[in-house]
Formats: sequence, structure tokens, C-alpha cells
Amino acid sequence: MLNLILFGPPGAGKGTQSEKILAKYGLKHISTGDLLRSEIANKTELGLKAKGFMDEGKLVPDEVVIGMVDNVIMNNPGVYGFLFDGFPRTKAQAEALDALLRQHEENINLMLALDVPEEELIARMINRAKTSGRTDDADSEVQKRRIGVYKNETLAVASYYDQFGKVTTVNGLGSVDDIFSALSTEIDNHYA
Ligand code: B4P
Repeated sequence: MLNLILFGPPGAGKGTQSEKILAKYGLKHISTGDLLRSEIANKTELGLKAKGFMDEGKLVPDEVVIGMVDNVIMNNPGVYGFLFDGFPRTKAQAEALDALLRQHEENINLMLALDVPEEELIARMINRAKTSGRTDDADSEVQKRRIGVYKNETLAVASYYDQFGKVTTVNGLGSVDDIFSALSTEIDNHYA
């Protein structure tokens, strides 16, 4: 199996690049952001619980997110591999993911980290808010909080995988196609 993590701050382009990686490498997509937004749209109990955290730019509690990911892994036996997008976002989530994969005698092969300066992240979120209808994009205080949460809670995930030599950083500035080309090169270099 090929199990990849696409990592980066909010608005770095994880969702954008995921679509292209999935099409090229035939992986199963697990985007915790998309899963949570679908729960909210369907007005499930989990969605109602998650909405408050997301609207404020905070992380949804680990146990909620880990449970969702566990379900998708369990319900997709025999896939070629998974692309984890926006997950893990805390060290506890990273440890839980490793434990889940271990149950299937699998592990994370590579973390691709998108590097994008803060001013560009804010500009992209402002732009996305015009069409996405996402309340977490529209408010500048919420945007700042999301970037703060990334620095305080999520960056530790990169250090966690770095200790196993599994992290590679890619410049997330430039055209979508150029960034995808750089990501593909990294994947192919590791797993050709
Ligand atoms: P996510 O859905 O993961 O979204 P994101 O980090 O905001 O965006 P992403 O990096 O995917 O950016 P995109 O491609 O859209 O998280 C949303 C919220 O869900 C979190 O704040 C949290 O509350 C909750 N959540 C999710 N996962 C969780 C977890 N594991 N634990 C706890 N809580 C969790 O790109 C952004 C914009 O930039 C787009 O408009 C795009 O068109 C544009 N763009 C992309 N690439 C570009 C490029 N190269 N140049 C110019 N613009 C570009």
C-alpha cells in the first residue's frame, strides 16, 4: 500500500492538490475537513457538535475525528492506499493513526508538507470565502486563530513524522500544476 499524508497550514492547498494526487495515484481520499462538512450538511449529531469548533477556527476534538477516520479505513479494505488530507492535526491524532494502520499491518510511507507564507494563506482564505460559503474563511479573527492553532498544535505532527525520516517539504507557492509536479516528483522519488 501507499499511504500518504498531505500536510500544511489552513489554506495551503491540501484539498486542491489532493484531487490531482488521487487521480494520478488511485488512492482513497480521507479529508477530515470534507467529512466534517458533510456531517454538518446532513445535520447529524456529530456535525452539530463539530460546527461550533469549526466556526470558531478551533480543532474538533481528537476522539471525534479519529473515530471518523477509523470508520473510513475499516470500510475500505483492499484499497491501494490512502491519502490523508488535513489529518492528523495533533500529535495524539498522529499516534492514533499509526495505531490504526498497525492493526492492518500498514504504516505511513510519506508526509508531504506544503510550505506557504502566512500573508498568502490569508489572501487565499479571503478569496475562497467569496465562493465557498465557509464561515471559517470569512472572518479575519477566525483566520488568525486557525493559523495560531496550526502553529501551536499541528506543527508538532511534522516533528512527530520527522523523527522517522518521513517528511518532505514542497514549496506551496506558484501554479497549481507546478506544485503538483513537485509533489509527484517527491512521491515518485520515494516510491517509483
Ligand atoms: P480543512 O477542510 O482541512 O481545510 P483547510 O486547511 O482550510 O484548507 P486546504 O489546505 O485544504 O486548502 P484548499 O486546497 O481549499 O479544515 C477545515 C476545518 O475543519 C479546520 O479549521 C478544523 O476546524 C476542522 N478539522 C479538519 N480536520 C481536522 C482534524 N484532523 N482535527 C480537528 N479538526 C479538524 O486551498 C485554499 C484556497 O487556496 C482555495 O480557494 C484554493 O482555490 C486556493 N489555492 C490552492 N492552491 C493555490 C495556488 N497554488 N495558488 C493560489 N491559490 C491556491
